[in-house]
Amino acid sequence: MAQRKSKKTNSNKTDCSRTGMTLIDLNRCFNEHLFYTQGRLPLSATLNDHYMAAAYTVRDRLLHRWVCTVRDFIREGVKVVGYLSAEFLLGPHLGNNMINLDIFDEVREASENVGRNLDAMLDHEEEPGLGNGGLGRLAACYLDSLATLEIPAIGYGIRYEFGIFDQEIRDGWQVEKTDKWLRLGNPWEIPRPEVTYEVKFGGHTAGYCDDGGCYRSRWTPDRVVRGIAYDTPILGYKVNTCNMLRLWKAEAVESFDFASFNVGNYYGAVHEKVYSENISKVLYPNDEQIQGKQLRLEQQYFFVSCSLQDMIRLHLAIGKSLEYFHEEFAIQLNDTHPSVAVAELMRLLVDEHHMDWDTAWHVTRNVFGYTNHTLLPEALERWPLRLFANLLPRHLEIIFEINRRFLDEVRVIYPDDEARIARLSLIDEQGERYVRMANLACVGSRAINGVAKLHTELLKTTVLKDFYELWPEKFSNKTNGVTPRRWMVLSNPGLTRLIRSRIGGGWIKKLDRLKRLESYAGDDAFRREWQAVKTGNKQALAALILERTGISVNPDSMFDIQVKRIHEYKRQHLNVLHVVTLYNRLRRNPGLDMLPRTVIFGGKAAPSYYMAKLIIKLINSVADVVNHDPAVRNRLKVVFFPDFNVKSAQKIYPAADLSEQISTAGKEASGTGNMKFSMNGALTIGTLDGANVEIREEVGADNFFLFGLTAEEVARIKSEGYDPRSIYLSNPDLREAIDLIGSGFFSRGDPDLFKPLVDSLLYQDEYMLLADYQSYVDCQDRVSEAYRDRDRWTRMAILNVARMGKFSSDRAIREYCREIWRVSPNTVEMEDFGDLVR
Ligand code: 73E
Repeated sequence: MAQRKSKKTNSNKTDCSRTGMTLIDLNRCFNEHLFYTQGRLPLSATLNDHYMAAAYTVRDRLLHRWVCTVRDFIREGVKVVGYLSAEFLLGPHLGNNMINLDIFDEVREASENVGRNLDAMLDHEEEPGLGNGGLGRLAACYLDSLATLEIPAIGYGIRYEFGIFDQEIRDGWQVEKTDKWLRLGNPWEIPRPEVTYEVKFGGHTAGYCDDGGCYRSRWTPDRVVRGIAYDTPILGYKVNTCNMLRLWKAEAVESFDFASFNVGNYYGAVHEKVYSENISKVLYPNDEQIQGKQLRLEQQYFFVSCSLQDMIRLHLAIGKSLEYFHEEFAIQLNDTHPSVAVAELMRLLVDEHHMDWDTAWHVTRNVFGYTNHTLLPEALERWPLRLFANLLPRHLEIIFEINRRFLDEVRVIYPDDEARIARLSLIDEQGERYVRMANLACVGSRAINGVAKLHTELLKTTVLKDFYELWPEKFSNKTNGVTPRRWMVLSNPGLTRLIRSRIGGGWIKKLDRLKRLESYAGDDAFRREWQAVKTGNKQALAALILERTGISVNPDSMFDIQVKRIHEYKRQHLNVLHVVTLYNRLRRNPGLDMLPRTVIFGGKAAPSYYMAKLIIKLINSVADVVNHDPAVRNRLKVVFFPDFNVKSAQKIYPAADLSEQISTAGKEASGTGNMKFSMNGALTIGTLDGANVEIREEVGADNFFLFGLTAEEVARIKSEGYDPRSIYLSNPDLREAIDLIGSGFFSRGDPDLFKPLVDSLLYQDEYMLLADYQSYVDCQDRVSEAYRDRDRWTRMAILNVARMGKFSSDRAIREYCREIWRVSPNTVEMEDFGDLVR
C-alpha cells in the first residue's frame, strides 16, 4: 500500500486539526481504552486490543458530535430523512471515521510514536458486509453524503448476524463461508436494549365497531417478535453532524417460555426463540434474483415495522400530531424491499392511532419516495397472495382497500381500458395471484426515481410505463454517485496527496473543483508524478494478489480489471472471450509484439446461480492454462481475486488502468464501480449502459472506449429475431475462442464442463455477447494501442479524474434533498458539556 506521510507535527502539543485535540490527548485516550476497556497494559496488548482501543478513541469523538446532533434534532424540530434499506454495505469504519474527523495523519503519527502500526490495525478490522453489492453500497455512500451535507437523517435496516458470505475458491469453484463479522465484537455499534418494538405475524383479522360506530379491523397475530435497536454513528466530513444508522435485531418476546418448559415441552419453547431470532440471522445473498422465500418477506416487514414505529415515537416525542408526520419526515424506499411500509404506515395510523383513512392516506402518500434500481424482470418483487395473506393478513386487507380506491380513480381516467387497469393493479391476477410490490411503492409514493438518465427513460417506457402515463410529474432521475471520502481520500492517499499539492483539498467536498486539474493534463512533471502514484498502487495490488492467489503479476503490464457481482448480464464471459482471443493470437504467432496485460476479475456469485458459478470456474480454468503456458511469456496473465468486498475494493480501484463496464445495453441500471474506477484514474471500456452514458458525456468521447449495441438496437434485434449461431459461424476468431472452450482445452479434456455456457451462447445468448464480440475486440485493440503511448494515456486518465465531479454522492444527495425530500441543512454547533467530555 502506498504510504501516507504524516504531516510535520514536531511537537506533541500540536492541535489535531479541527478537533482541538493534541497528540497527547489522543495517546492518553488510547491508553485509557487499552487499560479500562480492554483490560490490558501496552506490553500484553494484542493487535485486536490495539484496534479496539483505537476504534474507541475515534468513536469517543464521534459520540461527542452525535450528542450535539441529537440535541439539535430535539431542540430545533428539523425535518429528518428516514432512509429505509434492506442493505447497507458500509465497509470498514476506522479509517473512514479518521478521514471524516480530519485526524488521519495525527493518529498515524500518534501510533508511530509509540510503535504501533496503523496499517495493521486498519487491516485487522472486519467489515460489516450487510449488503450484496451496488444497492447496499449506494445506501452507505448516501449516509456519508447526508451527514457531510449536514442533513438530519437516520438510516434504517437489519442487523444481520451473518452478512454476505466470504468467498473462497477451491479448484476454481466458488465456495461460500459464513461471514462472522461480529466474532471479535463491534466497537462501532451501541446496543439500545430499551429501544424495542413488537412486530406481529400471521393469525387472522376480525371486524368490529369502535365506540364511535366506525367499522374497524382487529388483527390477532399468532406470533410476535421483538426488534432491538443497534445504533452506529455516521459522521460527515469535517462537520459536526453525526447521524445514525439504526439496525434492528430480532429477538423472542419472552426470552424463555417457562410455561412450555414446565409441562416438559423444552424443545417447543426453545424453538419459538430460535424461530424469532432467525429473522435477522442472515442476509439473502441474491443480487437481482428474487427467490420468493417467506423469511425474506418476514425480514422486510420486521425492519419496516420497527422503523416506522420508531419514527412515529420520535415524532410524538417532540409533541407533534401525526397528521403532520410527512412534514417532519421524508422516507425513502431503497427499491421495493421496504415497500410493505406503505401498508404498514396505513395500519399504524388507522388501526393503532385511530386516524381516519383519508387523512392517513394523505400522510402516507406524501411521506414516501421510491427509488427503482433495476429493470430485470427476475428482480421485480412480487409475493404469492397466499403467502402474503398467511403472514400479513391485515396488510393484505389494507392493500385490497388501497387498490380498490386506486383502480376506481384509474377507471375514471381510462374508462373501458381493462388491460391497462389489470397492469396497474396492485394484484397480479393472471394465473396464481401475486402482490406487486413495485406497484404498491408507486401508488404509495409522492416521488419515483431511477438511478441514471438512461435507466429512468427506460423505466418510463417499459416497466413503469403505465404509472408514468398516469403521473408523469412524480417521475424524475437521480443519477447515482459515490463518496469521494472513502473512494478517493481513504483508498488512494497517493493520488489525494498529488491532487492536493496542485489544487488544494476543496474538491473533497466540492468534487466539481477537480476540473482545475485539467490544466495539468499537459504538464510533464505532473504526469510523471501521476504515473508514479499509479505504479505504487499497482505494486501494492500485485503484492496482495500474490498473497491471496499465489499468482505473480507484473506491475508494468496494463491492469485490466472487472470487479462486480457475477451475472450473465454483466458479461464477465465476454471479457473471457477476449482473453481467449488474445491467447489464440499468441498461440498462432508466438513472437507477437503484444501489449502485456493482466486481466483481473473479482466478484461473488449468488450461491444458487449456477451459470454465474460456472463463469467463475471458467475464469479460473482459463487462468490456469494461460498463466502456465510458457509460450505466453508473461504477455498475458489472468487473475480471479477471491472475496471481492469493500476492503479489497479500496486496494483494487486505485490500481486499475482499464475499467471493464461491459453489460448488455439496457440491463445495468447505473453501476457505481464505473465511477470509482474513473475517479481513481482508470479509463473505461464500456457500452452505452447505465451511468456509463453520463460518464462518457462528462469525460468526453475521446477519453472513453465505447463499443457495442445501444439499448435501442438490442431491443430491435431481439424483436426481429436474434440468431447468435449465424454470428458464430461467420466470425472465425469468435468461433475459435468458443470452440477452444467447448473442446475441453481449459477443462483437462472434459468437453462437458463448460457445455452449458457454450450452449447458452450458441442457442440463446440472452445477453447478446456474440452480437457485441467483434466490436469489443476491436475496441480492446484500440485500448492497447492507446496504452502504448504512456503520455497520451496519462493525459486521458487525468482528464477522467478532473471531470468526475458529477459523480459525487454529494451531488446526488443535494438533488434528492431539493427535489424529493425538501429538507435543508442544519449546522450543528459543538458544545463542551463541561467536565463530561474529554
Ligand atoms: O446497476 C446497479 C445500481 O448501480 C443495480 O444493478 C443495483 O443497484 C445499484 C445502485 O443503484 C441493484 N441491486 C439490486 N437491484 N439493483 C438488488 C436487487 C435485489 C436484491 C439486492 C440487490
